[in-house]
Amino acid sequence: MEKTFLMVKPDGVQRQLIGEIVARFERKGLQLIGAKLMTIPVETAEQHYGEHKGKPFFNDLVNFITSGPVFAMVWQGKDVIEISRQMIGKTNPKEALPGTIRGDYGAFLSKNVIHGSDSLQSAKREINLFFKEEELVAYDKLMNKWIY
Ligand code: RTP
Ligand code: MG
Repeated sequence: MEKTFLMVKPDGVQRQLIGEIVARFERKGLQLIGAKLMTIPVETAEQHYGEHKGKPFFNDLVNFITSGPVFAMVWQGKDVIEISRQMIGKTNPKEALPGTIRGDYGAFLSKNVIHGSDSLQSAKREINLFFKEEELVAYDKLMNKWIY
């Protein structure tokens, strides 16, 4: 089953949006298989956003993502990467459509509430960066009959 890494960013945690965000993915029928509230070490943040190293916003991005607790999650389901990116909406909350998480709650480009892996490759990399194998759970196969 496809897996993705989703993370409520420090602005989302401080604005008490964790429950609302988790509920959206649950209602969609996706499965939560791992989660933790954590403060990201700077080195982990630099690795996580490695693709943006050297860009003008890189330092601000790392400072922001390590500025307070995040809620890191692994979700699974058919096409979960594409579906969750659709539900998250465009990077800039100004352009994200209403009905998407960033469209409904996002304030600024730099504080856009949630992160979601953008490909199979980045999902694998990010899950391994944030979670140990034993922190992820398996559901009874029977349950897969009524989830997405
Ligand atoms: P994310 O990785 O956080 O889920 O966001 P994303 O895929 O939608 O966007 P990405 O291009 O990966 O950018 C990562 C984060 O960097 C900030 N950003 N700032 N100042 C700028 O031009 C700029 N561009 C991107 C955003 O906060 C974005 O979420
Ligand atoms: Mg990204």
